[in-house]
Amino acid sequence: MAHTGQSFDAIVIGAGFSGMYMLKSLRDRLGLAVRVYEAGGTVGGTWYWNRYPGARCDSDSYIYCFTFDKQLLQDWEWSERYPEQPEILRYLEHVAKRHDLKRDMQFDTRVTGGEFDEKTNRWTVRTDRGDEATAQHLIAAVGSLSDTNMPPFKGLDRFKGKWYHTSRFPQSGVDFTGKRVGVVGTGATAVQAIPEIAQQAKQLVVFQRTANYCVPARNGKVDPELVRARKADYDGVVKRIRESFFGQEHYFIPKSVLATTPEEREREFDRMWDAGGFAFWLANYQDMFFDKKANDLCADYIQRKIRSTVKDKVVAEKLIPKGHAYGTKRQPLDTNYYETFNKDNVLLVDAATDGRIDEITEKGIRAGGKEYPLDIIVFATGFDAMTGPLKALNLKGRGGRTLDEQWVNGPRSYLGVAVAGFPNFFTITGPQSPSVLSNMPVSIEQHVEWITDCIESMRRTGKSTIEPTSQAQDAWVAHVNEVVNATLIPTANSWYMSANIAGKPRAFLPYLGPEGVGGYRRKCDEVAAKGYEGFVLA
Ligand code: NA7
Repeated sequence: MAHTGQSFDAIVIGAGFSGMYMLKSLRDRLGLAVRVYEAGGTVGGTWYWNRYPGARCDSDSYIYCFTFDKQLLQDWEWSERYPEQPEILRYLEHVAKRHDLKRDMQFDTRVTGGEFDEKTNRWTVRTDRGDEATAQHLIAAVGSLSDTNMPPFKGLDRFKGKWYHTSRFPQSGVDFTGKRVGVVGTGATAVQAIPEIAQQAKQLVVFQRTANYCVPARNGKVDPELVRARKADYDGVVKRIRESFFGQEHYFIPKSVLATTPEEREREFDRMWDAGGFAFWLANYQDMFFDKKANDLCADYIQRKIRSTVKDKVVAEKLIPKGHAYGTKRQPLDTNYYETFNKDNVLLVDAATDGRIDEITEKGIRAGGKEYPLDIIVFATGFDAMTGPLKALNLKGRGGRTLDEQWVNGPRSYLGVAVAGFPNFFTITGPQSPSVLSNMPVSIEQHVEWITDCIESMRRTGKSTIEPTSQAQDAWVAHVNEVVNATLIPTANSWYMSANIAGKPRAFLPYLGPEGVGGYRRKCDEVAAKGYEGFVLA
């Protein structure tokens, strides 16, 4: 039943990691009346929707969790280094139950619009269920990668088989046994899904637009001694990840790779490769992201690994990235990805050498003029990252202005947490915050705690609105771009640069602070300590 005329202190949109903790924090710490609207059928966000085979977290489980609940850090036992989607969803359900979150959440409800009323200083929010409610504070906890990118492939409506997007996978799963399956895309998602699908499918055809540098995840059981040691030192772990660069226990080698001998760097590369996970990406030589010559040395190591793993030389060359520097696109972690291309039932169709996808036909996919017959197509084509989910909310700030209008040349925010002209509106891990360049729960907890402190301070001092000044916002946007422009990241056509979607204005979406998430946290705390410098409080 639709509810109209309801009034809350705060409305939170989304019930993933962010929305869950935002509710907990505002309700149980500040005593506010909060309503959470969530499009999915339960909590989970990313982990509710992304149910494709092989879906799992790429951060180590001991740090991919809430740290606000210290007892739960001790009690919860993760089964593996990187838990699979069902296990993360179980964890989030457990947290929801433990903290009685669901009583303030409305599921199967998508927010379709909202506007700020300049007379009452409140937001009105509407949903696809016909609800209409008002609140002083509106918090977008919509995730950074939640707006599905389904490219408009010609002919898809004709296809007689079944097709799925990885981020909207059926809850009942898909049986690939004995089927001819096509996977479109070779990003982090596809790299997880391809080896799993290849084990079931009669034939798998992978359509690659851009090859990626993949490094081994090295998933598995974690040594019980290490689990015990981490639990005994959780306060230390939390402190370290909060102060770290990427919200992980990874630290760059404080040396130029160009100053090493071939033997020395080979030893280091081997060590990181064997450790698996993000070590090779985030704990490599410090100049890897800045200097193409340094980067080439790291890339060369992975290229050699690809050549020694993939038996067919022609296929190996297709799998070696050509047009971008290592690490400038999101690092996919793989389990038998390259090995999968040694299987007889797996075929790689590379856009550069075999031809781009021309169209979808009744029977399958035509690429480079050749038709590949398929029973099932899996689109692993990613997301309209970061700005997509926020624009989709159809919010109107002061003067009825939309985020579409404000962001016509790319996102503009202050600290990635607020937008000029949108009073009392906060974005958790929004554009131009560290977000996707960090271990998400670390950045989520930081934003939630900062927003809660901010709202508490407003209530204590009797303020009814807060919004960034356009000067503070301009300065932040300039800073975000200046920092990233010193790196190699803008040279790649990545989703970080908004380049995965035709027509999306090219702009760097997250924030890569010179001192990482630790420095960013200090900056946010400093802003608060100076009476919310850069914001107008009225
Ligand atoms: P990604 O990383 O955006 O990967 C999407 C893949 O789909 C990538 O290989 C794209 O090629 C490909 N793609 C996208 N559009 C097309 C079209 N029109 N034709 C052919 N191929 C296309 O999304 P993921 O879901 O893998 O990962 C997203 C994030 O989720 C990941 O980074 C983690 O943070 C979690 P491209 O490289 O753009 O040429």
